[in-house]
Amino acid sequence: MKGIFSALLVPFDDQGRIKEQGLREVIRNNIDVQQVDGLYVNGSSGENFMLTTDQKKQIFKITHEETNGAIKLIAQVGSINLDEAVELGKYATELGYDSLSAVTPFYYKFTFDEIKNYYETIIEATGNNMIIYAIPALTGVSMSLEQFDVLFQNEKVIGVKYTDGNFFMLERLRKKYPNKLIYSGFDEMLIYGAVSGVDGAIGSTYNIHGNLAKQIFEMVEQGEVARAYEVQHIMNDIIEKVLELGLYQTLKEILNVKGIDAGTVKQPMSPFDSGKREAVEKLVKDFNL
Ligand code: NAY
Repeated sequence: MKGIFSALLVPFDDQGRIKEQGLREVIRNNIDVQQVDGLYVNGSSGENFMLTTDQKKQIFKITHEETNGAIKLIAQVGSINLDEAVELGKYATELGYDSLSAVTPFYYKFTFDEIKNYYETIIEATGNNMIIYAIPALTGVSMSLEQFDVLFQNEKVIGVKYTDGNFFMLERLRKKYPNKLIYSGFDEMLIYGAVSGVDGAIGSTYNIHGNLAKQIFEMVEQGEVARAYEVQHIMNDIIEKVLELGLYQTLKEILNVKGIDAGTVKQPMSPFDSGKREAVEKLVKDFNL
């Protein structure tokens, strides 16, 4: 369960339907070209929170089928509809997903006891392992070290996808929990996670340059931090441009330029502005994506 995981992008048509063949192409690119170690399925990058339960299941199924055991799979099943989270958790577990993950419940100001109960309910109903998905910038849920401590007492909670820039907290978690899996969540900060000793990283941009992320990770492991930093500079030149042009739209457009049918994003996100196509073509060419 270690290494670089792409937070899987999902191609949609302009009616918001999943493009099955395109999804298979995106998955194959991740396995064959980016050579990532695994996929994080139905995360933020999969536009999960805009999908129906059936669409989420369809994505779990197609991904499981296409990967066919070649790489590890984590199913993000979190939802503020706990019944849906349990249903999806059972579905992904039956398919054979290596672990579940669930975003901290958001929107309402849930108490920590409610958050703890949410995780325990999914774990008990599915029997599968759980990776906490902490992304305070999007959920508004910022857990303290003491709260992570409480969640980590459950041995089925095998780790955390830590999408935050608080490296003090990350260092404390690493020291206290050498045996839990910690995944770094911000691609532009990968090197800082790597030197902090994370077990892996999960990110949207690895769909287009997972190979660079793997280099950073391996260089840091070999103590070649200065070289890793050079690669992070390159990765961040790409990410900076992607963020400027629109995150998921541009990641998809990069794949589209390369001949992989990544479709478009789901409404209410607005589609890629075709006036920016040339900028994307230049990015693909300049960075040999
Ligand atoms: C997810 O579930 O798809 C993720 O959270 C992956 C982490 C990404 N966060 C978001 C909100 O997309 O890869 C990051 C992020 O896109 C990247 O660092 C660019 O900021």
